[in-house]
This record gives sequence, structure tokens and C-alpha cells, in this order.
Amino acid sequence: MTNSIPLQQVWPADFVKKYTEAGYWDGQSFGELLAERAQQYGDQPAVIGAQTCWSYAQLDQKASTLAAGLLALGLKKGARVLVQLPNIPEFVSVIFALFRAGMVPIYALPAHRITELAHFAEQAPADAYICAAQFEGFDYLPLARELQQRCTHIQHIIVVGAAQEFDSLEQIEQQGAQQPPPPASVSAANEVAFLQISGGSTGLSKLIPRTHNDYIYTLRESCKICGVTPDSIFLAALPMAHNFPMSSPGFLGTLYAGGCVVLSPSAEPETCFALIAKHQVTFSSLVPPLLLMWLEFAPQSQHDISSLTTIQVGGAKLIPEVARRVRPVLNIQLQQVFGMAEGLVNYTRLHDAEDIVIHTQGRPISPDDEILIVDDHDQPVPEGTVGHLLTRGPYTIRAYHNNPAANARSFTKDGYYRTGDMVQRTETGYLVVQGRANDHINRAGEKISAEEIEDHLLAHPAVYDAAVVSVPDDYLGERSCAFIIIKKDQAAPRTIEFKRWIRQRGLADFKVPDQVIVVTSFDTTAAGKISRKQLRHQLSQSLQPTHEQ
Ligand code: OOB
Repeated sequence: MTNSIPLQQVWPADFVKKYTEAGYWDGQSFGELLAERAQQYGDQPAVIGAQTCWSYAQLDQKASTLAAGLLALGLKKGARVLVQLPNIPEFVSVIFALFRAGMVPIYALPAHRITELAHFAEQAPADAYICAAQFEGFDYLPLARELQQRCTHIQHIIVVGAAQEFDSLEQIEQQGAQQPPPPASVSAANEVAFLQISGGSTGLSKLIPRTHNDYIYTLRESCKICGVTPDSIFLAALPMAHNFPMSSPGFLGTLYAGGCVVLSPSAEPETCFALIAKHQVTFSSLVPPLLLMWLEFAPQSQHDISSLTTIQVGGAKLIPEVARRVRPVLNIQLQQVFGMAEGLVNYTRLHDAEDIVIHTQGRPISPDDEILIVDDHDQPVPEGTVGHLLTRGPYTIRAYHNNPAANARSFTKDGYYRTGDMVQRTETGYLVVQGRANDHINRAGEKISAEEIEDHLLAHPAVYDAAVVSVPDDYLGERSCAFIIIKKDQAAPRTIEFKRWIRQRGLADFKVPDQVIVVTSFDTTAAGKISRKQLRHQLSQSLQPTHEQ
């Protein structure tokens, strides 16, 4: 195997002592957690998919059998496995099988394509890739072939569904059933459980190593804060690989509490409302544009969604005008969630005054989440003013995996994570998100690094220079606009050509610029850099571009 790059997340010894003594890190790993829940809630439903309903005992059994099968295949403890699965029950059985075998999932979104997958696989480096044969009309097998060609350290490709030349998950399960069952866990709780993908504040996405201890702590506290109990039924509507529906409290929190997880293939209101009615769902999580769709759909819906008590909204800024409509239209409690895959998660509390729920993005989970709000020189700003949010705490990482350059940029010397968010803190300690400090576009909760897209545009033969900026959008929150200068001797390609170009470069669809504007020059900053601020200003003033297509 290729795992020469160590996988760890290290807090300094005095912090380890503090977080352990405070009882935050309780020493349980995910493999043990599932075994314990199977003991407690054996026959109760754990996961409901389109055609399946697995009890806790069945999920535990599947995780064990699959773990044995993966080990029989030749994968070893510590193997890193790129997992790209949609919201299907196998997502849950696969990750618990990996936890049980001491292997480390890396969560890719179904929307990711070859360039992103190859990047994750290289960074890890990954030993195996698990995907679904098809999802939403997209065929993942050609992607799997290309990935294996590019990343020769990927020894195994495992497919849910028709696997062709690859191993099918079903076969692995069958093989596992012939093996002795593995122990509940071979991992220590302070080991890295999985790698999350960062929203990519600058440049390419980074890998986020989260430990069993730190992540399970967030599940436990999130369940308390959000009132999740064995009676809770969670609808996983957003892609499960994302940190929000995974752990805030999400499907893992629901399983932590002994509740039931219902999987939706999409977050569209038609699909979700039918599932809510059918399974008596009690809560779900959405990004703001989807909440808008739900609000618009609700009055005309025939489905009885009265089982729903809470809707959580996060991933991008929810504007108060929309927040205010939740109770009158849906007759449920809104909870705002401001979090990041790197750690820190803030919630408005269920009994907070309406004003707080509508106007703030919540307060941190832990009394030991340290929050600093600073100016451009890392000096604290006066209380109540806007500044850069820095944070450290019992579940916020101290370093990315295998990325010293990003670590130098993203963490202070004393271990604070630079979130890249501009926030303001109220007198009562609630955070109000004002925007981003860096050039990154939050398109309906999907994070896009301007720099990453610019690099791909610059590779186009007709492009002399490119700058990508965010544009406010009533529906998406932000959309992306690419400003392009064409080389002197070239004709300007049409917008569609640039969009096709980005897709051909093997990038997720959400990264394709929504708008392309050809200009003849860019304003530059005093430092000689392209002034994205000026470009944004130009757009907001609707100044006539030289040439819009
Ligand atoms: C969540 O995680 P990521 O890693 O995809 O993105 C984190 C970034 C934050 O730094 C912030 O810029 C933005 O997404 N964000 C919000 C927000 N929630 C996240 N901006 C404004 N208002 C909010 N409520 O997006 C994530 C992870 C866990 C829970 C919830 C969201």
C-alpha cells in the first residue's frame, strides 16, 4: 500500500488533557458506537432507502460483513478509500464497514469529476475508490477507469450496482460472509476516522482529517442542542457526503441518538414532501435556495408534512426575509446552522427568541470553542464590529492533511483556524456572518475557489487573462461570473464554449461559470493584482461590459 504519508490530527498535549478531562472526547470509535447502538436499538429502523429499511442490528451486521470482505480483498487497516456515493443506504453501510476495518473514507460529492477526484486521490493518497454505477443519469464507470489510469496507487475499484470489470459491493459482502467477523473496532478514538473535503478557500480543495473522538463529540452535543432522540426521524436531503447533513446532527447524529434516517435521492420539495409524509420525518437540513423552493412549493402541496418540527438551514447565508417566512408557511421551527468541515459549528437554539433565530447564524457548540474576531493584522476588533473569524477548539482541526503550504496560510501559530469568514458577534455571543474575506463563491452552499476556475480558464488557448467573481443572486445567494480578456490575435469564443471547456477539464458542474463577460482590461490593485473587488463593483453598478455574451 501507498500510505507513507502519515494520517493524523494532533492537538498539543495540554489541549488533549483539557478536552479529555472536560469529557468531550470519550474514547469511543465509530466501529464501537455502531455495535453499541445495535445492542441498544436492535430491531428499530436505522436507515430507510427507496427499497430498503435496515434495522440497527442489520446495519451493524452489514458493516461487519463488508469490513471482513474489504479485508479479504487485501485492503488493510489504514487504507484510504475515496467514497463517491449518492444518498443510498450503501453510503452508510460502506462508511461503517470502513470504520470497523480501521480504513479511512475520503468523502467526494456525487458532483465531483475526474480532476477533483484525481486531486483527492493524490493528496491522500487513496488505495481504493467506491462509487455507484450510475446516479442521475451519469455513468461513473468511465470516471473510475480514468481515475485508475491516472492514479496507479488505486488498487481496487468497488461499485454499487453493475460493476463490469470491477468488484461489486455485493460480491464483497458475499465474500465477507465467508470470513470470521472482525472486532467491533481496530481503531483508537484519537485516530483519524475519515477525510472531509474543504470548501476550498483558495486554490484546490484540501483534505480535512477528523478523529473519532472529535467528531463523535460534535454528534453528541449537536443531538442535545437540536433535541434529537430515538424518536427523531431525519430526512437526508442534501448530499450525505457534506459535513452539514452528515453531522450537524445529520444522519450520523441521528444514528448516534438511536433515531431513524430516511434517504432522499434529491432535495427537491416534491420528492422530500412525499418522503416526509410517508415516513413521518421530524427534521431535515437544507441550504437557503432549497428552503426557498420548499417555501414556494408548500402551499400547493397535497402532502401532510405536519410530522416535521424543525428545519435547519445553513451552508450559506440565509437572509432574514426568507427566514421570517418559515413559521407562517411551514408551521415549523427554523434553526440556523453556520459550520465548516474544518470543525466549528454554530446553532441557533430551539428556544431562542424569534429575533435571534432570524437575524443570527447561532453560537458555538462547545464552551471551549474559542472565537477570535480580528482585523487584517490579527488584532482583535472592538466587540460588535465586523472582523475575520478565527477559531480553535475540541473539534476544530489544527492542520490539513499533507499540505504544509495551506497549513501555513490557514492556521495561526497558536493553532487558530482562519475560517475566511467575516463575522460580527452580538452581546450574547451569537455570530452574524457578513461575508467572505477571500475570493470564493458560495453558490447555494457549494463552495467555489475563484483561483481554481481562473487557472482552468487560463489554460484555454484564446484566453489571455481571467478573473472569477461572485455576483449576488436572489435564488442561489451567489452565482459566479468569469471576466475574460481574449488574446489579441484570437476571436472571442461564445459563452457556451467556456462552459464546455470547464466541464471538459473534468470539474463538477457547479463550478461552471454562470456568466461570462469578455473585457479588454482589468483594474489592478496597488499591488498590481487583478481587483476582483472592482469587478464586483462594476457588475453591481451594471456598467456596460465591453462585450457580454
Ligand atoms: C458547511 O461547511 P463547508 O465546509 O462546506 O463550508 C464552510 C463555509 C463557512 O466557512 C462559511 O463561509 C459558509 O460555508 N457557511 C455559511 C453558513 N454555513 C456555512 N455562511 C453563512 N451562513 C451560514 N449559515 O457549509 C457547513 C458545515 C457544517 C454545518 C453547516 C454548514
